[in-house]
Amino acid sequence: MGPGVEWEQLSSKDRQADERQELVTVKHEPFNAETPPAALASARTPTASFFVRSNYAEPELSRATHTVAVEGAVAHPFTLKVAELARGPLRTLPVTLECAGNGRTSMTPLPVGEPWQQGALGTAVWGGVPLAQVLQQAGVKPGAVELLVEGADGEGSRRFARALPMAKALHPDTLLALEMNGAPLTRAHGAPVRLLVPGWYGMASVKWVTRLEVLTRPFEGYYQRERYIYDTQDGAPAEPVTRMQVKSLITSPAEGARVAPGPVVVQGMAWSGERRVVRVEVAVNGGDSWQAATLLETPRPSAWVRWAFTWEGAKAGRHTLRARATDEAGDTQPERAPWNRLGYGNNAVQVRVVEVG
Ligand SMILES: Nc1nc2c(c(=O)[nH]1)N[C@H]1C(S)=C(S)[C@@H](COP(=O)(O)O)O[C@H]1N2
Ligand SMILES: [Mo]
Repeated sequence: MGPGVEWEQLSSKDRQADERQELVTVKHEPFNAETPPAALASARTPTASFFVRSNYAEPELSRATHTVAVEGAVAHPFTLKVAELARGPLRTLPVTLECAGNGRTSMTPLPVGEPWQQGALGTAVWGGVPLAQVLQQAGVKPGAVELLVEGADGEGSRRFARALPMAKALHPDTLLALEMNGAPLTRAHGAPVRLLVPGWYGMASVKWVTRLEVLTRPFEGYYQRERYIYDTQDGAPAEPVTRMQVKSLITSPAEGARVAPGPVVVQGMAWSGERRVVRVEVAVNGGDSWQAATLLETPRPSAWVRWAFTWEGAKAGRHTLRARATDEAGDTQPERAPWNRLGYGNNAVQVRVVEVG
């Protein structure tokens, strides 16, 4: 944005170009892009650097007039005015969002799908109204099993739509989000209203919400049954992709960085959907010698925790660093994630190559 030019004065096309500048583009149409590695080093990912994953062109909805239909197995179906929702107090939560396809390019054999490296990931502070509050107003009828959440985007008659088990829909942290990092949602991230499902891979957090329908039978839609499933092709029925698996990331030193000999501070992030991370370990060079890193803040469920490790006496030459997180349920990152046809949930330990000298 040039000096003296106000955001509000930009055309929507220029706004979009401006928003896209800070991202690593994966696909232009529809726009898909990664968080740049440097932005993953801050505790909260700036909105302009936060990855974007959209299956279709981004709809442009009016903040002032957009409504959400609340219907299905409810006593009082109604139409929710988003502008009214925005007037009430908002619940704010730091939540890590990771695309289920993040890290797909490191799977062997290479699965089909968007070629994500490790940047389909970010953590923002989200502000919204608990979905439970809206459902309470509608009065969920007995026999409800899932909540269908439909987006405004799609092609032909197919919308981006996903269903959430009723228990997760009613969780107090599941939000109809209106804000990201203290500002109204941007168009790329689902303005004016998106679902935010803490702890689950990103596909559950439906953007540009237009309709909520309480279902008495499980949803069979394309994005429920054909995508976002772990299809291991070993004859076992495919399992739905749900919570984010335990994972960690080294943010410093950066890939290919040259650092001075002596003590080197290694830093990164670790997260596990719906659970707290309890331990992060670092291994210098190959083998099985893992040393404890320090967690830099109190871990909370569904948001990453920063960690640090001092690598004493790093000697000149090329070295590798690995980080491995463990969560409160005892799950630890594997060296190699189970392969699946669509390449989801790759939480394998990553190798960072650094030059000392
Ligand atoms: N309506 C709609 N919602 C959507 C998607 C989409 O294509 N359409 N993509 C999902 C996927 S796969 C991910 S990973 C997250 C990404 O959210 P972000 O673009 O705000 O980072 O949005 C989810 N919500
Ligand atoms: Mo995703």
